[in-house]
Amino acid sequence: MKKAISLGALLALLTLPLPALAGPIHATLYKNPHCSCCEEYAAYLRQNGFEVEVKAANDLEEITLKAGVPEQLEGCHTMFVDGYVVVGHVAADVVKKLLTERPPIVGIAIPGMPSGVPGMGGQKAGPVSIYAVSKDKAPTVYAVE
Ligand SMILES: [Cu+2]
Repeated sequence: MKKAISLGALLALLTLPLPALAGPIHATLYKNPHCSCCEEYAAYLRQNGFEVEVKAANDLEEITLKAGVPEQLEGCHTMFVDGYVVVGHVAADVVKKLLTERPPIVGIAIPGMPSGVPGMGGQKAGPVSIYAVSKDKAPTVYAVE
């Protein structure tokens, strides 16, 4: 990921109304109590401008289903952020894109725990799809990381 911010991007940040990105982004992350990669993911988000409250949940599957995410898209953690649900190890940039674009969807998800994504060790086997979760529609690809 690019660490330096270009002058153009900085000016865009200063001149565009982006309330979601103005301060720390508050998020609540429910995690499988037996999983440690969720903590790694929360730490990664904190380094990228998020304020994350982590809650261990024995009923994670129920929470996720109730949030409108189908079983096949479940991961080891489910995060609630600014009206959206984010499941799995989604890159901070993609979460910010979601909060900026604000599409009419329930949220976004990376099912399972693919290696090489933020908070997970190892090498990526290939591009990882991030799915858009909608109420009555089949999941579509929202972004690829
Ligand atoms: Cu995990």
